[in-house]
Amino acid sequence: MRSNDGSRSGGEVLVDQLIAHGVAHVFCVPGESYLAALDAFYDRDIAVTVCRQEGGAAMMAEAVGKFTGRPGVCFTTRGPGASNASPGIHIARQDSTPLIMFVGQVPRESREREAFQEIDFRAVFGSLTKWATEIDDAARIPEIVSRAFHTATSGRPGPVVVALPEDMLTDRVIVADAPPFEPVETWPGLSDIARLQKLLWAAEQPIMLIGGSRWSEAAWASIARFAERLALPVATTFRRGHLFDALHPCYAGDLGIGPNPKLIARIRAADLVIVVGTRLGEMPSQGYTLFDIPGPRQTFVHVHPGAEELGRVYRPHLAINSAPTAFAAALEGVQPPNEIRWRDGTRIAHEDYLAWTQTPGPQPGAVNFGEIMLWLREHLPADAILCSGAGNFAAWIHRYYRFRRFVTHIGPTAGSMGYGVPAAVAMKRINPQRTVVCIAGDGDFLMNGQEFATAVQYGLPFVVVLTDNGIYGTIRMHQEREYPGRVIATELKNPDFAAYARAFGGFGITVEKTDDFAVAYAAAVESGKPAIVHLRVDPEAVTPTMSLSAIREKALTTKGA
Ligand SMILES: Cc1ncc(C[n+]2csc(CCOP(=O)(O)OP(=O)(O)O)c2C)c(N)n1
Ligand SMILES: [Mg+2]
Repeated sequence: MRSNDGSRSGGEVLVDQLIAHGVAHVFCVPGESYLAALDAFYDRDIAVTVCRQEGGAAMMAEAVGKFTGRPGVCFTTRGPGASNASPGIHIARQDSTPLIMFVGQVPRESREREAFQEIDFRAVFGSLTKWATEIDDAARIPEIVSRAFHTATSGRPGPVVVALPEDMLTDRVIVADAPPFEPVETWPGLSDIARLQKLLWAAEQPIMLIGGSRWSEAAWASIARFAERLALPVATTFRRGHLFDALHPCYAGDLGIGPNPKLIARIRAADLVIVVGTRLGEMPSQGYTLFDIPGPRQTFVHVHPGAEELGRVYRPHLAINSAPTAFAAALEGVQPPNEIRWRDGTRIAHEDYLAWTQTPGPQPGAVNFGEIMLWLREHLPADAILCSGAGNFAAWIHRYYRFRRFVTHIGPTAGSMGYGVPAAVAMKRINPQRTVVCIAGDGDFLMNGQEFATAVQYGLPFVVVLTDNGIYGTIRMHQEREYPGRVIATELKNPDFAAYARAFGGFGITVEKTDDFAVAYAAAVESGKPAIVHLRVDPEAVTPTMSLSAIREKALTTKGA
């Protein structure tokens, strides 16, 4: 609160900046190092979610950044808190998500003495963030926080870390609030769009690959309209399936892990590849094998909001420095050629996608996770939000779930385990009316399972569908491939996950047979509590197509052991 002289503490100025920039939620684990900022939240209108571990808090903020396109915000304390948060910062970096982490820091006078819990934030977070800084003077809070919002969202979005010396937060200053930030749009030039149209008119078999961040509901609709007008096949990159309606007649499938071989063949055969929004990292390039480096054989168009990503690995024929939001809007000006030569190919691409994802095959064991994914696809509302972390269980989401709406999948393209539960907490907290489902593995869940307590504390009824196969399945799969039969450090002795849910004050139920899932899921929803539906999955069912033993046998045969 302002005192009579109009002064505010650094903590108050800071929280008022968050309000000015439109922040509605922050996620934190408290620390004595930023008590003055915490106190400022006491009588201000921002929802504070207190978490159980900073990794959870940072992932919640990252999920908010993914969902809204505006910086998610978290608060952590000094060395132990900030370093616990690092996986969330790393995800924001790799996934190009706007995020701001404020960190309580030792008082200014103690800096550089390695005071209690002191770390050098610029050195530790320098390579993970777009900007790591410290506020020395409370009067400069409006300036620096405004820059943090602009930096996190502009160009290629990413994380920003701002350290807050404890004594700076209690200083009293008279200073004006910053005006609200506006994310800076990055537009394609008129000549870019003209050149793109020319390339399209000359093409025989074009394909568009979409991913990355800086999309919006409007861009989602524009890209679908553009694809429809030009009958252009569109594939989505790893964990960005929600960027295109899976039942749109132009949808060609998911270019992630374990993609449809027909999709790969189609991309290889294309004469024009238009990549929109995504970095050309390991996933979209299928381990840097899909296109020649540095000069792709196909005519190659790369559209990205970060200029430094254009030409980073692949030298595009046409590089367009634009955010997907602006690019999708500009596409309204592209005219189709007189004759669309690839129309039949697009129809076949979509048929191939439907066939590839239609029905799961049989699986070892009594619980067929493919059948359960099919049930979810048929019974969840189209706007349900699926949150997931990393592990082989996610292969069934990518293969069988059909995302129909914008931002209905919140998952780490960075492949970080433990993301699903915090993401689900954040999604349910900011979208209380939406159905939220977390899909987790047993290993994955326990990396941030403690945030189930946060879900109970805030009364956030989402369902965790937890696939318990008693192994770190992904690593075991690779282990059997590379070192068949030599099992080490991939087996897990698990708790009773249904009892875990109940012990936290949630609802828990164990499913032993596929057919029991529907009733168990209904009971979980009916409970009105955060819930875990614990699936006992046979470890043999490690991929949608190949069992663990088959992988081992194949390795033994090919290695001649
Ligand atoms: C934070 C983190 N640590 C380790 C890994 C390496 N890793 C990838 S998948 C995986 C196992 C996942 O196990 P689980 O969640 O049980 O899923 P499953 O593969 O069994 O379906 C591991 C250890 C990772 N991706 N992220
Ligand atoms: Mg597992």
